[in-house]
This record gives sequence, structure tokens and C-alpha cells, in this order.
Amino acid sequence: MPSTLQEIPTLFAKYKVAKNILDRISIWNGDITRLQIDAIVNAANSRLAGGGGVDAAIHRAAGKTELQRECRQYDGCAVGEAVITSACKIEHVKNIIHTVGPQVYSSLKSSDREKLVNCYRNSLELAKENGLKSLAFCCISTGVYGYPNDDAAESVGDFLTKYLAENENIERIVLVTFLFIDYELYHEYFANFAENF
Ligand code: AR6
Repeated sequence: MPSTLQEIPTLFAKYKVAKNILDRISIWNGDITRLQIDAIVNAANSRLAGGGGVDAAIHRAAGKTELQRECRQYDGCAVGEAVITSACKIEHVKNIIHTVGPQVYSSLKSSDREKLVNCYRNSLELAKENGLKSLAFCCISTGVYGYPNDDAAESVGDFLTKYLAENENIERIVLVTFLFIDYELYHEYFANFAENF
């Protein structure tokens, strides 16, 4: 239905809010260690001991020995929490934020969703405390930890769009996908967001 002239200022204000959010989010398919950005967010394990997947790629790029030494300053990291280290040998990144996502064994529980969102929230809060303005997130928990890709894209999208609307300190978030399914899911989410905002 066409809008009336009286509705235009309201629609324009809404459009500006949506544009401000979408201008600060991008989706990129590739290796997270290749990005030039303030911080990359690692999907770690609670011992911060290094592992497979993106954790292995980040440890390899940063230098295993150096990054392990930095991780040992912490007594591990609980699920949903986040800790920060330098980026060691990755020169185009200032810091690595390590967060631990929930492991989903059979059916997804609402507490898993809460923990996943906490990974993003606590990483962003840590970025704020450290004056970091741009962050790249891998698709936390959706690999070995078995979190369903579609629910992750929706929950993360819902959280980040709200967070960016309320936090101007973050200038850029890159959602790094590695599998095409995650790229498609995010793409669908943000296309919907733009259409229905
Ligand atoms: N760049 C970006 N994303 C990547 C890369 C990369 N180089 N490599 C893999 N991914 P996962 P989780 C994607 O399994 O599910 C580790 O052993 C991958 O395709 O790395 O949180 C830790 O030590 C997927 O989309 O993390 C933990 O024990 C996403 O990264 C456990 O795995 C996350 O997959 C954590 O499991």
C-alpha cells in the first residue's frame, strides 16, 4: 500500500536507522586470518588449548607457541565468556578475542542460544574496553560444536542489529563465513531485515 505524505518523515527516520546498522555489517566468505581489522574472534575451547577448525587456523597464523603463551595467562574461558590476547604474528590485526561457544549435542535448548549470543556480546564488550572499533566474527559453534547453522544466523543477526543500533563505538563487524550455507543464511537474514525494518 502506498504511504501517505504524512508518513514520509517516520519512514525516512526508520530508513536512516536501518541504513546506519547495515552500513556497519558485512558478510565475507574466506579465511578470517587474512582480514585487516582491529580484532578477529576465535571459536576456542574452554581450556584455550588450541584445537581444530578456525582455532587451528588462527593459532597457525599467529604462531602456536606465542599464542599459547598468551592464552596461559588466563585460567581458561567459560562458555559464553571471552578473553583477549595480542595477535602475535598476525601483523594486520591488533588483537585476537577468544570466546567459547556452546556445544549442542542433540536438540537445541534456549540456554544454548543464550550462550551463543553471550559470546558475541562479551566479545563486543571486550572490544569496547580495549578501544577496538572493528571486529571479524567466525561462525562460532556451528562447526565441531554442532550448533544449527540456521538458528545461529538468525540469533546472531537479531542480536547484532540491536547491539549496533545501541552502540555507536563499533564501526564495523565482518561476519566471516567459511561454508557457503552460512553465507547464504546471513544474506537471507539481512535482506529480510532491510525489507521489514
Ligand atoms: N576462517 C573462518 N572460518 C573458519 C575457518 C577459517 N580459517 N576455518 C573454519 N572456519 P569450528 P566451533 C569455520 O569447528 O564449532 C576447535 O577445535 C567453520 O567452517 O572451528 O565453535 C576449538 O578448539 C565453522 O563455520 O568451531 C573447539 O574445541 C566455524 O568456523 C571447537 O573447535 C566454526 O567452526 C569449537 O567448535
